[in-house]
Amino acid sequence: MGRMDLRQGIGLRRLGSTADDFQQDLLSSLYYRKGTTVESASARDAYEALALTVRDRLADRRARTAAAQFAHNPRWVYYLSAEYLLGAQLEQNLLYSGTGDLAAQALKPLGRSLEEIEDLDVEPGLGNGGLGRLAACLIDSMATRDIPAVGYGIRYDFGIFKQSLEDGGQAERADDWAFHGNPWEFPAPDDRQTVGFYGHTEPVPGSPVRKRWVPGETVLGEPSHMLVPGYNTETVNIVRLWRARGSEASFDLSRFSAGQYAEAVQEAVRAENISKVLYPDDSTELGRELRLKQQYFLCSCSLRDIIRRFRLRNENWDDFADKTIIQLNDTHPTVAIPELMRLLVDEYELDWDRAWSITRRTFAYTCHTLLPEALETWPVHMFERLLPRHLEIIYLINMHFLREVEAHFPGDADRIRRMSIIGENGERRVRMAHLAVVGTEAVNGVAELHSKLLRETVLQDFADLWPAKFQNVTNGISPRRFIRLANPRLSEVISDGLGGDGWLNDLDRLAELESLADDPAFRERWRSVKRANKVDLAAGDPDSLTDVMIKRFHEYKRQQLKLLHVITMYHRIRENPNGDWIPRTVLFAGKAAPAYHAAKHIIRLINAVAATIAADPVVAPHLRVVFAENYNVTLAERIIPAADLSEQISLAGKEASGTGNMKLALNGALTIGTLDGANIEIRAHVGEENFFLFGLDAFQAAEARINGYHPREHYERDAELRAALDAINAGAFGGVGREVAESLLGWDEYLTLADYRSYLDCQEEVERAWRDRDRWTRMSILNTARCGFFSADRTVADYAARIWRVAPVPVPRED
Ligand code: 7GP
Repeated sequence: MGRMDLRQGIGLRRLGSTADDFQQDLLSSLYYRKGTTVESASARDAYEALALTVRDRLADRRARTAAAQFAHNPRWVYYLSAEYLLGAQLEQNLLYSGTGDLAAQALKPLGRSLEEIEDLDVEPGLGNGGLGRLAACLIDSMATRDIPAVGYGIRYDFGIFKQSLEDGGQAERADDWAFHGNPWEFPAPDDRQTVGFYGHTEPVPGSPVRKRWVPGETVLGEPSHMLVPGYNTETVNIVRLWRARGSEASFDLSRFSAGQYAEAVQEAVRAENISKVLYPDDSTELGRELRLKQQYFLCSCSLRDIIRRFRLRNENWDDFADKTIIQLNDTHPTVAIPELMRLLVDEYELDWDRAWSITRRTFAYTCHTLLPEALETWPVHMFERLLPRHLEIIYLINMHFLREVEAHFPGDADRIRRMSIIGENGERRVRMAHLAVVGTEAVNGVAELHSKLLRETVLQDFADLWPAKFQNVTNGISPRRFIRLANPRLSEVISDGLGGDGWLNDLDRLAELESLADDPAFRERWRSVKRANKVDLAAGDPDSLTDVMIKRFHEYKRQQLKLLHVITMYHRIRENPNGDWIPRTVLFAGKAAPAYHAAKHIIRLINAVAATIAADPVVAPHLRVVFAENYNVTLAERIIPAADLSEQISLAGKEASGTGNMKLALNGALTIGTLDGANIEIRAHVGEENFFLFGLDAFQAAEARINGYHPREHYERDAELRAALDAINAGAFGGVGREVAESLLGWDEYLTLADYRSYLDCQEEVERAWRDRDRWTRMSILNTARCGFFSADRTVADYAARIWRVAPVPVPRED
């Protein structure tokens, strides 16, 4: 179908592109869709009318995209993720639709500024951290690269909790992000699905494999979608989010009439609880049944939708994998593998081997962690109760799989035990990572080191069996959001330097900045941008070294190491108040999982140290510690452009990749970091002379553990370290932080004390570089110039070529 047919066939008026057209459309949105007038419109009315007007422009492109993509009948990429941290939508969509200036103009008659309106745009916090933000960056880049794709996720009523500080500790509040509605989404109730849980299975007469599952409970999944525009291209893809609902029959009128109000709605409430809240936890297995329910809900709804879409254009199941690649964002959606088997075998009546061959070719799996406690497993008894048919299918998959292992490694019973999808040590559990490796065509880690460690440690047995299955795809970030939108000043300098903004779709072009690194006028501009960004952030003296550590709180990331450095600086300044100290602002931001007490103790100690320093007239002029509350995408976009120094100090071998490290380097912050995750690749790109390296490498860290690590030895040996820990224990910070000191001195799981001295020495190198303004600026420019590799556009191109094997389907421009 040609795109003109779409609209002309029904005589739809074209949306104009002049300021006048935009103005008219905004006013009609206000009048007809918000039901108000210019005179009585509230700021929120104006916001919603503007959002709808911008959305219309993208919806237009969406219609043409869908027509072009379906006509092409390509292999679609379906990205399955329990989390999306999309960030605020208005500013992005203004940029991607090229209507920013028109919008500012059009708001004037309403007496509103664009800035005021943008403040009403709430970010949907449907994720915890790196994994969720990566999902958002990848779908942005898929659209930008014209790849036919749909992101599937859950529309949680409550996103990641809102963090505030109470008495210096983290307090959590629910995030009712869509309280005022969400103008960016399109509900699609006709595409709803029915999802079963519990119940039992029955044999199907005449078939040894097929079963009939009789669920004990059913809920509805209702989708809505948000538009995912590509930048500087016509493509607009979608992210489709499922919300759970009770059926029409779930309201019990007779109970209600009898005054049993709570009982009358209890079934509906139970159903809706499935998409009620994002699990605010990205590191420990906290799940329990509701979490498994969420996972199955996402997978079941999405797979049926994928199959529906497949059948619109195709008939033969043998084409399914050629038209479908489903990327599993970590193990959370892994139950999609037995679910597809169930649909193919039980519902569509394919035989097992044919279904398995299709299934295996349909899925690919990305792993995002190395922490053993973050590898999901579910008790067999819970699976059996909630998803009885799926457990039977997993047993069958496992049986076939273990036969394959036995054929490769005859008599190696230990290997079979290690590799089995069912773990038998103690309570029997389903190992989701094993299922994900067995049921997919490709498995990838998210940075070179991570992929190597996956192959050599956690998944070594699987890599022995299927070496070709294992790949690396280094993460990347959206240059539109994290440079252009977050840092408009720097974007302008870059565009001036490169003669245009083509770099936003082709980040390797940043390399052309290298020649400007020695141009004094360019350096001066570069510095003044950073300074202006610091003034905007208003976290401290804009001339101080702005040292930022922004990420989830986790012991492996080692905010406690940064804190020991801060305490040592505090001691040094007190001892020598007239020293030539470099003023520093140390900025922390990040959330801790609500049940993660050790991480919360660290937050508390940071704030206690901050208060002690602020109250000390000798130290305060030189050193300031700030904790910025409620770190989210929006706040990241404010902090990153103002950073001078990026703290990437995890224990080597623990951070799978990191993506904040990329965002900061691209915005001209210099990195102080360990040889961990993508730090290694950042250092290789920017040059070792432009990166502050310290600490043990992954091999040495593993060795230290094996040889028996004694944190106390470091304490005894190092007077400054001893002073820092003693100060905590002596109550120098209001008596706060003894738990932190105790864990560091007791076992120090992440070798913080082992890296302390090397870290402090390295910070002195940082200060030497900072004293030489020109040297620092040059290093900063080179960091930006050499980080083009870390564009998510490159990441997506890698996935497309090596894992998905898909090609772009460009959408014709409107003439
Ligand atoms: C994170 C990793 O910790 C981080 O290193 C990586 O950059 C990011 O994923 C994107 O790949 N992992 C998570 O956020 C997470 O929830 C649990 O992992 C499996």
